[in-house]
Amino acid sequence: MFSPSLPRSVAGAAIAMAVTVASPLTACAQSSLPGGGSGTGSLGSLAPEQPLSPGPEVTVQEVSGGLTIPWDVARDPDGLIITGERGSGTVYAIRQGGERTRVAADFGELSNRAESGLMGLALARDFASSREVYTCHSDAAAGDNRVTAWRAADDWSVLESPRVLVEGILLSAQGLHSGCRLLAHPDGTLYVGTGDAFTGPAPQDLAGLSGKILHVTRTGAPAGDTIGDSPVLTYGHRNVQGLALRPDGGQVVSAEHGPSLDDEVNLVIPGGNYGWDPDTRGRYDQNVPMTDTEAFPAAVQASWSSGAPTLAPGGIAFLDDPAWGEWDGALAVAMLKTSQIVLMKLSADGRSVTQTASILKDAHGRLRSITAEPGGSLLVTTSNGGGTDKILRISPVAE
Ligand SMILES: [Ca+2]
Repeated sequence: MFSPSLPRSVAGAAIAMAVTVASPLTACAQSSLPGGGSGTGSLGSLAPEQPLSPGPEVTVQEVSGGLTIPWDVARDPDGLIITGERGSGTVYAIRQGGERTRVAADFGELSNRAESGLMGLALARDFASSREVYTCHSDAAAGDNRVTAWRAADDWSVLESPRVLVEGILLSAQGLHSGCRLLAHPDGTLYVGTGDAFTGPAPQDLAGLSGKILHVTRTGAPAGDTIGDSPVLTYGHRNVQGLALRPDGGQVVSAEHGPSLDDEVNLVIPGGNYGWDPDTRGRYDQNVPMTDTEAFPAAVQASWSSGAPTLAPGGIAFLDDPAWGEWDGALAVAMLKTSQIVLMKLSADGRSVTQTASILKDAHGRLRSITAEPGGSLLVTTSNGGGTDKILRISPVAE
């Protein structure tokens, strides 16, 4: 387990220091094409007055309904679908055919104010043999956000044998900007996207875990490419809501919310500073650039920036099936405020976006999470609240 207050690991420090010397990179590529943008939002705005081109034709199947803010969704190797409600902390297993059963999980006292509660949920890539499940939730007793590994019972009746992997991710009193997206990598490590918890110094504070992307092993120890002896992989983030692994290339990509402008999609580069610093003389000041290249000349430029206004990205996933036609391999970004999935073609180096399009625009309200399934379909959760939310399966209509 990693806790910010734990003694430092000498072995971990030696490995990570060697990497840190070589790793901070400066992005220079910026898309000037539609959908691209600068760190200041002056280019490529995707304002509603300029609606995106419609994307490929899709079919929509309702997998499950009657939910309230299902924050994340995963699929096990047998095709069973797992989700968790943010506010109640209830975990569900949904079988083929739609039968939904409750999965018992003891989160203790869940904090569920505003943007906190049960959030990220992921299955280990070796789930078929390990039965390992990861969650990120807000713990009221400890007053933090934390990542836990569990073992799922063979019949999905219970998550048992919890192990806390990471604790001490800041939880604001109002529950704002909690992150907390998980990506289970095929190499067995876990990426964790966190929020700044509305705390000014957090994103640039390398001693803390908030406003960061963390990278840990399945024991919670820092993975080999992090900064110093901490689990911090990248810093200077506002509120990371999406993480995805690009097929074939191995690039990890993230998405985060801007304040009133400049949502970002970023290529994750170990050691990178992503340029968010809302600390103004001890006050949380959101009137600063999402990527402040004046204060941080080496800051990593966004691969895509919304400009103004924001679209509010949630989860992200890559399309990975020839049935998507020219959009096969594109990044799909679930949008909350603007109620759509935005497809983005990334350049080969992941540093820019060359084309965008929209699917499901205004069809199902706010969209929270997006997870790719074998066979090319996407599992998407809505985020409208009040027991009206659904899990949808979005499939391409083959050309
Ligand atoms: Ca940034």
